[in-house]
Amino acid sequence: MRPLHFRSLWLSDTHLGTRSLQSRQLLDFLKNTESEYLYLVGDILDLEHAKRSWHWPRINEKIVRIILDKAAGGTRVIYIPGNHDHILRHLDGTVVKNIEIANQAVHCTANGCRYLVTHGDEFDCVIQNSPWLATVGSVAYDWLLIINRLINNCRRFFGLEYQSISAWLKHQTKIVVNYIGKFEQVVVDVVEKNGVDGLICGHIHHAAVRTIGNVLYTNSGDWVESCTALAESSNGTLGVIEWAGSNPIREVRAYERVDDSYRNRCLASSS
Ligand SMILES: [Mn+2]
Repeated sequence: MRPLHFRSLWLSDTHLGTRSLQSRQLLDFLKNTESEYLYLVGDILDLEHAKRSWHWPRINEKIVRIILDKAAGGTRVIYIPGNHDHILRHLDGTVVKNIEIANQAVHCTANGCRYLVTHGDEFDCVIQNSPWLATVGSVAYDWLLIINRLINNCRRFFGLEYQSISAWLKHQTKIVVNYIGKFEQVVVDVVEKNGVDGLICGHIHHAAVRTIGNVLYTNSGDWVESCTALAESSNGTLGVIEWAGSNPIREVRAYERVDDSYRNRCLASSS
């Protein structure tokens, strides 16, 4: 099939180097989409995890290769480091193999809106005033991802498509819901301070396109559980797409849990 074309795509929180990455889905997504801009919005390589262990199967080589090929082939690829690849923040302003590295960027859409693009971990300290809760949360989250992987290995064995167990569980937890709510409120201040129309980030592993007051808040989600990306259509519309399973045309769909999501058909153009 011909790749789906978008003006821009944003991916975040792939956590390459950990076992949690849904690598098949990510490779499939990269193969079947093309765009003028490709933003890698942080926690792409999990260099924090690499200090403890490094998981690098051959499929990861293919993922990296396809991104490098896109960068060499005319896609403007911008890598914005997150907290798991923060070491790359030292490379702010440099270009490595046609990939621009920037700690933040401002993206101008086809219809002239300006959005600040940043990973989003810088908002953590504003939201969380209890460091121990953050630690407990992150250990619990690691376990959740392991359970998610085991269940999905079983599902695949029985020919069932990928389903995020951890995303479902998280939605049942009030703490997480409250956290997401606070996170989104912080966004308004940041946007107003920077004089832009909205914010594009990742970090909280929860894809969204939502209007908060006069501000557009968007989040590209993650590839360790939800397999989501943010996309801009040729006319500047932003929406979340979810990639699950191995049949791209049928499986790319609007993120139904998001209030203001748009149908994927409106986002991808035939060219
Ligand atoms: Mn992060």
